[in-house]
Amino acid sequence: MNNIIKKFKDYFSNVRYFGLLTGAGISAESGIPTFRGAGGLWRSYKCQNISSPQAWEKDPGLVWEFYNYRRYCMLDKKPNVGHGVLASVEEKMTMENKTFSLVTQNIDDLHLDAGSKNVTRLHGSIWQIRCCACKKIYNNRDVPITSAYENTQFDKEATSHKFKKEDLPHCDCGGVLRPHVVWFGEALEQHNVTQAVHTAEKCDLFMVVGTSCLVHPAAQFINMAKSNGAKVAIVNLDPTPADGMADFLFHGKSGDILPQLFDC
Ligand code: BJW
Ligand code: ZN
Repeated sequence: MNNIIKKFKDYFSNVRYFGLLTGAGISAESGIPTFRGAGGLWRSYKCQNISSPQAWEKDPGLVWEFYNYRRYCMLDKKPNVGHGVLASVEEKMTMENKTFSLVTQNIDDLHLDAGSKNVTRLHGSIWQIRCCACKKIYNNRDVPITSAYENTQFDKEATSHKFKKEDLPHCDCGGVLRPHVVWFGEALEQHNVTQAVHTAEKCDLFMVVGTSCLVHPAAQFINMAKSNGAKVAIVNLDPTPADGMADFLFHGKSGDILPQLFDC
């Protein structure tokens, strides 16, 4: 391990454009459950079956119940050591006129809370909601999302409450509001994809932290960076399908490994 850390540090000392892709694993040590693996299910739903336009079409009240629960889980969560290290690295690199570009799949905003600035939120933010009719985006931290959700059990195993249309949050225009996040089968916002592609094409080191590398297009940015000549570093608790691409591979918790890689 010490040898590979030294090799990483030697390489990093000459990096001028540092690109990163993060996922749920970096927030696990803040107490936010990951999607896949232990504790990843909400009731009996896999995330594909509830984070989808089909689920919304069928039962928007249930989908809001899920996001209301997620908002409750995330409301008091704070950035952990891993988020903090990346924010410090960005500050240092910026002072040295180097580039730091962080692309995250997370919707919890903890990178921003930690002080990271150049952050692309590929899958949106849990703290934004969008009108299905006029597309207006609102910043919103209400938990519960409407008074109708006041008496729902936040407990993961609680039985579902059937919500009516009037129970859902509504826009000034009368349209129904939904979470401003990207569900399966939905297109990512083009400006976010453009920034992620730019990062993957221009960086000389692409670091992947806390993601199972199963969801696309996010996982494709790793191949893109590699084929554009960047070295790839992976920091993840479990093996991932992208491990074969890694020039520097670290299996463990991001909160343990990142401080060792960056001495901060
Ligand atoms: C630790 C740790 C610690 C734990 N330290 N590590 C190509 C091939 C195959 C399929 C597709 C493809 N292209 C598109 C698709 C379809 C689909 C897809 O990817 N499907 C796959 C599942 C097969 N993709 C899409 O549908 C995307 N849209 C799209 O492609 O649109 C095309 C289009 C174009 C034009 C018009 C219309 C459509 C959209 C994907 C959106 C994903 N959305 C979600 C929900 C967001 C909102 C919400 O949070 O509710 O995003 S799903 C969920 O997965 C969430 C996450 O961001 C995402 C990734 O999860 P992540 O972060 O990797 O978490 P986990 O739990 O999987 O892994 C955590 C890891 O951390 C684990 O490995 C642990 O070991 C590790 N860990 N503790 C370090 N302490
Ligand atoms: Zn509206």
